Amino acid sequence: MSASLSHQLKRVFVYGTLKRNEPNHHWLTNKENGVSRFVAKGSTLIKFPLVIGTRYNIPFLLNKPGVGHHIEGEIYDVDELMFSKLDELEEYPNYYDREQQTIVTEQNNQFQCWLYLIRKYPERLLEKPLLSSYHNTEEQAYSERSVRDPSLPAKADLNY
Ligand code: PCA
Repeated sequence: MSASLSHQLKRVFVYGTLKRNEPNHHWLTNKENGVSRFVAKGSTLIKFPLVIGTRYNIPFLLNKPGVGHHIEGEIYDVDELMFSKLDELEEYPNYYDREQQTIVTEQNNQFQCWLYLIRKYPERLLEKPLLSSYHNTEEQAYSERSVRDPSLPAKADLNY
């Protein structure tokens, strides 16, 4: 990759449905969405609460650093187009917000990566089981937006 291209890449950490073998991974591999390149597996340097919320089983990383676990996920380099597509999927900034956090790889390298998180949430979400790693399962199946209740704004789901 040329230097001029690589400096435009954004480094993103995914911990939820965007991971390999999870329901939204196809967003990262769809060439029409732009370019993504797997970098490494890693986990957050800081602990965060990761819960599964709403009746649609959506993974939420809540903005309460220090609470919960070091969250496991995958690092990708993405181009500007892919980054904008991920923002679209996560409905940034209306649903998920994003910020840069330090991610530690299994080889003990540290990278600054963008991750999506929920900044405003009902406190009772913190009473749910705090996960270190997300996996979609049949018992708790994730629902894509297309099958969700269209009469409610996405953010309203945080209250269910
Ligand atoms: N997608 C993003 C944030 C939560 C989700 O399901 C991710 O996988 O990191």
